[in-house]
Amino acid sequence: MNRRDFALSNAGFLLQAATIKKDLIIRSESPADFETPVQLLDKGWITSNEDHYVRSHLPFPSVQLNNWNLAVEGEVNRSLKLTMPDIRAFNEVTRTVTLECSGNGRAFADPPVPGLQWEKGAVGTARWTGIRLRDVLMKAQVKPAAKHVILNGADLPIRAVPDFVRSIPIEKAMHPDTMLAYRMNGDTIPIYHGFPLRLIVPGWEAAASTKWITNIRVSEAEASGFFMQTAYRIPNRPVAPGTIVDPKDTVPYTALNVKSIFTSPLDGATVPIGSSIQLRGFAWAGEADITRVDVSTDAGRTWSITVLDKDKARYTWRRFRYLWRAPRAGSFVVMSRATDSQGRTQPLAASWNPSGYMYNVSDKIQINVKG
Ligand SMILES: Nc1nc2c(c(=O)[nH]1)N[C@H]1C(S)=C(S)[C@@H](COP(=O)(O)O)O[C@H]1N2
Ligand SMILES: [Mo]
Repeated sequence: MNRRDFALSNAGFLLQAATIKKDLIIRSESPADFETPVQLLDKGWITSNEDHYVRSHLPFPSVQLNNWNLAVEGEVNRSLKLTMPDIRAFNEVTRTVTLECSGNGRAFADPPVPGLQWEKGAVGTARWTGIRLRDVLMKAQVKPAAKHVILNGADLPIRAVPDFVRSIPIEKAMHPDTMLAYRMNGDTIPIYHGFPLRLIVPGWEAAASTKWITNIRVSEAEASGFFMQTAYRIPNRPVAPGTIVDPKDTVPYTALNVKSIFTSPLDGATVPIGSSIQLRGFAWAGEADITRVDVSTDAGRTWSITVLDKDKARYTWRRFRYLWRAPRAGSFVVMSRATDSQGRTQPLAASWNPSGYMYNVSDKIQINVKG
């Protein structure tokens, strides 16, 4: 057996299940919800498999590759049952994609909202390898009535949590960049991230990217059920903080907002007076490109443009850097503000929503300069 076949075997699977994400912040032990501390994101443009955040609503499924398959059914002329060798026979593609959970930043909601209290690190960037969802749908011959593609993973509902079933519109499903991935950063996709196969919907909030995928149903209608009709929806107009919003007055959250975070220095850091400090972090904008990032070292009174690193790809974050000479003793409020190719700019104040989704207020850290 070569290394790759081993990794795809059940023994390889068991080894993977033992991978420990020891440096992440545990928001929930089971199901596994782990946040990446910003100092780990700071390590580079690509987030390693060990460092990438994890969001799961349900316990991991136990997948046996020898009887695993992917079913494609519904509004198609030819229903399919694909094995892993069938999947690998399609053209292979690799894309670098920034995934962000829609609840990233929920901890900053005021008034607070229920849900996992993610701060800044439910976001990461990885290189995903697999096949185009489009190629699979073409093989199944989608009928003209098809409007949505409903995706289900092998994770099963438990008493308190319904099955994780979601859908994406047919246009996004047929987009050449939407993929079914079996490798993450060159390795077999870890169980945490959807082994043996997951959807990657580039530019969209990451709940669209179904893990452990086993069933694709082409449909005239959106998925029914909690995770499509209640969760991951935002009010269709701005609401006052604390408002209870009826699901019928909401729309699904799809493409990510424009956003930036500092990854260095850390909030509350102390630096010597006169020293040169590199302020740096990442900015991303879903389906749009980052065009500039500005920083302020005086609580937003004045702004300076930062330098963006050359590393970039469609749907990925850009790293920004700015060299700051700590001018005098005192405590400084340092802020970042990203702008994108759709002309969107980060707000300076939050628009509250009941689930704490899409938080994208200008990031802010405090830096203490010691004389
Ligand atoms: N089958 C399944 N897919 C899923 C989920 C899940 O609970 N079950 N969680 C979603 C959510 S909310 C997010 S943010 C991403 C997280 O992907 P990651 O754990 O690889 O970072 O997976 C998505 N795909
Ligand atoms: Mo999420």
